[in-house]
Amino acid sequence: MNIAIVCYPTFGGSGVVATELGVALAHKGHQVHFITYGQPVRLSVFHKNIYFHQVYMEEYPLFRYQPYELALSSKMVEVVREYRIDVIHAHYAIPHAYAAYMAKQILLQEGISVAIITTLHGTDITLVGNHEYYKTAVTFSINASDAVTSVSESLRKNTYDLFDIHKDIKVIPNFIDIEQKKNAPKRCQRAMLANPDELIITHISNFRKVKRTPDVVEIFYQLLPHKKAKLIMVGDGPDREHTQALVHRLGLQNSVIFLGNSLEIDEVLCSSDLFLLPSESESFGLAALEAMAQGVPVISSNAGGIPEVNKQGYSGFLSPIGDIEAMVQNALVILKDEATLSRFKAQALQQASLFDERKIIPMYEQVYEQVVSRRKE
Ligand code: GMT
Repeated sequence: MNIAIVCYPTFGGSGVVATELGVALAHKGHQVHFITYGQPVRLSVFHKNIYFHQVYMEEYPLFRYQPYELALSSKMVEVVREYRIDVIHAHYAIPHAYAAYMAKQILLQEGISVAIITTLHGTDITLVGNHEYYKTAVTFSINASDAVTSVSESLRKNTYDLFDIHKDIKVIPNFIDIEQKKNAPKRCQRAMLANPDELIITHISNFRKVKRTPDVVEIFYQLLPHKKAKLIMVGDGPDREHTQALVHRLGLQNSVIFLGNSLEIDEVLCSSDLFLLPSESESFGLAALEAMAQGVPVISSNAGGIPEVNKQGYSGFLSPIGDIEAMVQNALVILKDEATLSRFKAQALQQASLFDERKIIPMYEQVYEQVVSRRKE
């Protein structure tokens, strides 16, 4: 099948999932065309069956805001025409699903039919999409898609609660290539990150408000009297500066390392003993799954779709949002002794294997086949 994937090329979860999906589909023999404004960060250059089409924009003084949707729709039309695309798969509703709908209408005028699948990722529904400025267009483009998927049950429910949707939304969870994680040569950087007698605790996010990065620092601060440890903070975003300021206020500057955005998260995770994700909103929590796939137990909030990923008392523990006390106590249960930690590490890996891409990718392929066969009827 010829599939166009429209996504954000950045470190955010939706772009990562879209990229990993495209790579997995290409390995299975599909032709995959990424359409976005930059090379997706997780897309390495050499891949059979993968093409990348950049959406270019030009500044024009009349525009206060550049019309990205127009350039994106035009690029989709061009790629569909040239490569006989069967399916446009839009990841993150705004503005991708809307731009895909416009491309579809333009192509219909030329007698070309293409199916649109929209995958909802989280903030496109719970935060940004729900804003009154966007809601009408987001509702329209979800309803106008040929198929809609969401990355968790929780997000599916939120979508029905917040928008007037009369389409069936199929839940297809995020995934991980467990075999690749198991078999890839381990390049753990433990000695670079901590002293031999220290545990390594990790957090990865885009440092937006919903991630509650100050909670991460507070949890670590309250753990320190009980356990020798280093905290590794991976990622970048608006809250990084004041989270760093909190680290200084608490006198933790020698115990907390801010790595910024990184492509080497597996190298950090494979040295880690615990992962912290105290988010106030999270449709799935891909970072937690990536940690579990490296055998790292997770201390998280119980927000949104996290309970569908992190299993209470097995792969880690969940607590109410902001309950730092409970998160510290739960962390101490996992870190109690070496035997307990090893058990939780093995269980985290076991839980992650439920999300192996070999189980999940066929679910997307099935949706593609359904919409394409419907189109031919
Ligand atoms: O977490 C973010 O803010 C980034 C965001 C995105 O769209 O890139 O992530 C969302 O999609 C991920 C992949 O499906 C999910 O794992 C994240 O839970 C979700 N984030 C939120 O719902 C806040």
